[in-house]
Amino acid sequence: MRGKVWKDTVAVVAVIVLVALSGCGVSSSVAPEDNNETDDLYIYGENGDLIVVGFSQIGSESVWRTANTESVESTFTKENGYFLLTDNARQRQENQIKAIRSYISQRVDYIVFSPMTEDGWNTVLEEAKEAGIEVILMDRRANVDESLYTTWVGSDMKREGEKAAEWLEKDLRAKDILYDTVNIVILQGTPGSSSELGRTAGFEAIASKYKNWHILDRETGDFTTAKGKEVMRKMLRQYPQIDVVVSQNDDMTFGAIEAIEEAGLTTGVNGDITIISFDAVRGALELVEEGRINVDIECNPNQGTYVEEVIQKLERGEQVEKAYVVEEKVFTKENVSAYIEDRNY
Ligand code: GYE
Repeated sequence: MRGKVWKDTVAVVAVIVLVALSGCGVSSSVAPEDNNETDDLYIYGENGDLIVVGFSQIGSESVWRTANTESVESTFTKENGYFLLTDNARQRQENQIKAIRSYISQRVDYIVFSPMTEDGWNTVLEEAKEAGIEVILMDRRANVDESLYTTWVGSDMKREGEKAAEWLEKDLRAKDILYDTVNIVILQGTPGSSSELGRTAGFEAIASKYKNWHILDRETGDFTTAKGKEVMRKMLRQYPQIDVVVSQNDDMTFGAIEAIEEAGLTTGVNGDITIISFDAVRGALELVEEGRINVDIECNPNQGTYVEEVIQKLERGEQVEKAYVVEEKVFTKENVSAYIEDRNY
């Protein structure tokens, strides 16, 4: 197999480097600090039979993201046969591109990454293709030709947005106010990310069927609690009557609830403002149970094992699908209790 052959070659090169260094009187057990390439030769030389995966993560903006990183790190371990290189891009696409380029130059076997935004990946993925490295997209999608990546593993974000609107339809119908005026604001995630684009499009496709549903505003809270709170506070000052907040992740929801309560209003099942959230992390499910969040549309961050299954298939030379969609639920006060205990993120 391509990767294995290469690693064997590197093992030989690494030995040669070691011999050369010791010949020059340089300690052979310590690789030079600022020379990544040499560093990596040492790494691969020691781990010639491991599958090398370069992972570029977007950042650590949310509880979901931390769980997602953890799912990759706990899956691609040496015990499982992998050598994992990771990079946290701290919310900058250029950092992700830099990390991917470094994985290409290190000739890893697989590049796994969650594209921060959908656009802007053509050049770097062309480079990966040219180098013959398999690229697996995880979580968010990239707006590129399908030939530039092997597969994508993640959630159907548009469907998540639709589920949010379907729940609202059902809730309003049950209260017999489906055709009354409903004032809605949307706290959006990172602009141009698939999660923001999909959840907005899915929700709005259904909302547009109702002339009485008014989307007063949509603004980004960057998927963070601090920004979610700031934006919510501003919207509360701007709009005297908000009936529904659609918050595209739980972290922003936490901030929004704080802002609403500080303004002397209540949220949730018997509250002044209906809260629709996404992700379903444990802290949010507890608020669903308390009735302070009405509904939480699950987004499953445990994608490491799915990605690993794909890699195992590729290693066996099997065909893989172009997309794998993970399973997700919808949580309300009625069903949430059974799931809280097992939620480890
Ligand atoms: O909802 C949010 C995170 O792309 C699905 O990114 C992911 C989103 C998730 O930061 O919490």
